[in-house]
Amino acid sequence: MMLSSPFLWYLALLISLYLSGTLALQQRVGYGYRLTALEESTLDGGWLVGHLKVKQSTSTYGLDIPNLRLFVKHENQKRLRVHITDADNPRWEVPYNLLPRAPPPPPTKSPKTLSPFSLSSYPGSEFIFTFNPDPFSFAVTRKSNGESLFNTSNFDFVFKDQYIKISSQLPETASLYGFGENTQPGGIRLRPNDPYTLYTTDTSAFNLNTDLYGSHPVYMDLRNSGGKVSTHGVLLLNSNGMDVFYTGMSLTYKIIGGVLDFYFFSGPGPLDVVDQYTALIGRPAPMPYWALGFHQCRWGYKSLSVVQGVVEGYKKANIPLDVIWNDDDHMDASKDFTLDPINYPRPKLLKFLNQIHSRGMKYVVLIDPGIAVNPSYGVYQRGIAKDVFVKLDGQPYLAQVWPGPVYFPDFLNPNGVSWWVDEISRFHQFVPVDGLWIDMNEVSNFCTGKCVIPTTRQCPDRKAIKPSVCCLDCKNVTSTRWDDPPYKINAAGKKALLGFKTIATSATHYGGVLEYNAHSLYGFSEAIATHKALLGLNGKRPFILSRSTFVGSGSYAAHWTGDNKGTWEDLRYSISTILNFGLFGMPMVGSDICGFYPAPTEELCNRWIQLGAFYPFSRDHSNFASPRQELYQWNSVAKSARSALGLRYKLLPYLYTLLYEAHLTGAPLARPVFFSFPEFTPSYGLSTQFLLGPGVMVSPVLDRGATTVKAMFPPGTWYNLFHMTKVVVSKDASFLTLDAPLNEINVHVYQGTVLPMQRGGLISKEARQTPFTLVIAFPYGTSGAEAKGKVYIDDDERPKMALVEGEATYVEFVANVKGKTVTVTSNVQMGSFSLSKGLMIEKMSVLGVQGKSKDLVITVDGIVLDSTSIYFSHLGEVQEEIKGGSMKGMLVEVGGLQLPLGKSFSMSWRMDGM
Ligand code: MIG
Repeated sequence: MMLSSPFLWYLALLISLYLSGTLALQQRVGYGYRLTALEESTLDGGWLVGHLKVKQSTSTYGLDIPNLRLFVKHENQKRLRVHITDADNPRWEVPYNLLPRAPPPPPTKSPKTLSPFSLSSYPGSEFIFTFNPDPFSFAVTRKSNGESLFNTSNFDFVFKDQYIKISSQLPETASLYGFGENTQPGGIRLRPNDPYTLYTTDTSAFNLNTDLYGSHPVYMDLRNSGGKVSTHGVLLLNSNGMDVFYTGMSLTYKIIGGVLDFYFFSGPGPLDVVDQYTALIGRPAPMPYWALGFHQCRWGYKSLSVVQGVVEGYKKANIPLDVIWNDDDHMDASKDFTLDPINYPRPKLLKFLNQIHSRGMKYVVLIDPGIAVNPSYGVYQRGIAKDVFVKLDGQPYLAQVWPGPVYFPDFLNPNGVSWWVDEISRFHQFVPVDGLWIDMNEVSNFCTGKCVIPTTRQCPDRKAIKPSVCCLDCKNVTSTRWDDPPYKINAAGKKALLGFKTIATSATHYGGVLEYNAHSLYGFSEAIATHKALLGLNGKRPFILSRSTFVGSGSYAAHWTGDNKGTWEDLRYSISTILNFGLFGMPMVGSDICGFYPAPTEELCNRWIQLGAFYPFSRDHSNFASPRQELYQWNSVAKSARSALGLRYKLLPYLYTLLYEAHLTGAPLARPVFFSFPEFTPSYGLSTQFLLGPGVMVSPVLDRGATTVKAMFPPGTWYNLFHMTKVVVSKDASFLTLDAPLNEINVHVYQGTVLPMQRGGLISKEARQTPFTLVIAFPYGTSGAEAKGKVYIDDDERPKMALVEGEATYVEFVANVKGKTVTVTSNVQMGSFSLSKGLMIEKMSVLGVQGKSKDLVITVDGIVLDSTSIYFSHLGEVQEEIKGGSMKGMLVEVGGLQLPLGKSFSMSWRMDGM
């Protein structure tokens, strides 16, 4: 068409500009990349570097980065890394000093061209890496079955400074788990089309399907093709905000910065994946033994005498309690590291701590990151002198939290860390706390934007009805592309700016690092600094509880799931979040038992302590606005607490051994059922029951008014740990209805397990000195089976959890039934520690065999023992839980034993009539 006049020509130009503008929005944001060069190396196990050129740039969400550098390395036989960054300019990555790992080679500007490509595999690796050159895409395949695990072809691949998009195809049969922190009403298995946004935020846990306190961009993918099961894991190591979209057929990441740094973990079992994952990000932290005890906390213990009353209350009610906590109530005007001189006078507090410490109890207090801006406050003065605070426009960034105006320490700053270490050491001299609770570290701010202290009114207003309302004078900071990025992730439900109620994202950390990039690392870096501080105090094993977490936090801290509600739904949701944190390498996790607020009903609190007694981290916590909810406040709750916590305290050696295994291999304490039974497909979404370790099943009541529970058991025999003569023999996936009267929770041990238990007690320090019982679970009515178990004990005052002679003991137990003969043997490593503690095995409870016992032979360290004091008791018939069954069996107890735990023993007897 000819344009006849300048006017029309001009009009056409306008129209075409308009169209191209709108089309660009509707059309593709990017056109992908082309591979232009490759370099391969056989050095260092072999790696590959590729050079990518953008095919066509667009301006939506900013310009495309023209040249990318691809780096692929089989880091070991189980782990493949695929790293993509700007080839010309360095980009933000999770700092290598925070999360130590191998750096990729620096970007090179003059690529060599090599062809053809040959390196795709690695000797012994399960992964094959392949790619398409134009448009560039890559795929990761499992060698043994040819299954495609990750494949980015057929999707846009976009790489802009503030918008990176990459997707992978998924088979419909894949079950995915992970991507948190997120409360998932649908349970542990990711649900197609639920949103997953990762950006640390002070958003209460009762908010569903939204970004919460932590960021863990990692998932586990479980595939079952025709009964052959394999699992792999995928981490995208990136600290920037991101949206993850899961459709069931694909997974798409939209990330607003950083680099693509994928790590693939080949499994093939779920436990292998967490092992490989925590080998990279750091093993779960050792925890002191007492951390496995029961904890009582509340926001609103207004004075020391109230706290004393709580400790007394537990004692009187005969409910176990190891740790008493203070929220911020002990502080002077909410200032960290201080004491309220009136309600928590130091001399009285020290006397109280002396008393509880002498009984073996512990004390933990809260600290917040915000340091009160107050020239007469030493912590502040020293922080200013050392210049440790996060900055905006060259000034410390002003925020508001409980003390009023505050500055936030920069834990990426080495001076910030050394100042923090010093403050904690000063505080510890002042108050000998046993652990620290680091709250509000997302980081939480009552205000948004750039603020100043008002001159015309009081801030904080101590009489304000809502002290958490911002009292500073603030302006939104929207002037930079960090505060107002072109692509908006769904952070906090897109309520506002990325810097909404946190640090403005254009603020800076040490070395000019933008808050935009480091935001989600705040709690992680605070945990590292706090851990360093506690380690330096007196050489004891640190205990830290952190609300905000990132990849790697599990090496330093425990976690609780944050502010939940006292509702039946929240009781149920707690299971999924706790199981997720196991996948995240943070197995020491629990939820506020009985709910943070509002008031739980007596029945709910009753059911909650039954479940909470089996959380890895077991703590009752509540908000001042709801009534007191210590477990002794209601008789029925106290009764359930004595029973459920009673069992927990008997199981402490088992739980502590699990903690040791977690520290060695990442294996979570609380595990989804499919972890032990990956072939059992009905368990893939099971989120109302879970396992503690390999073979203890917890089946809580989660419904109001219920006195039975519907529970599913993988095939085999499961014995009720409260009533060992009650058994479930499961054949398939059908739900069984088990009795669950008000004061009972169902906890079962699986066949094949040797469970180390002790007598229990009210404080773990006492419980751990009592004699052991081995619970030996064979398949019901068997005449040929094996059961195994182990126990680890150590001096938990030492920082390391290791197997060192004189400091720890590790014993493996193997039990067998062969025909009529039962044998139990132990294999001891480093026995001297438990011998020095005088620990004994007094009893064995053998489940699943029947008959009259005779011909007992018992040897200790090869020497035959006089067994006259040993007796057998044949306890009642096993009650059949399955309709239509008529099996009979017995619980055989071998009592009167005195086997030193630190010595190898062997024991055998015959069962007549078996
Ligand atoms: O703005 O310290 O999630 O457990 O009791 C609330 C008071 C700050 C939030 C924590 C909660 C704690 C509360 N904190």
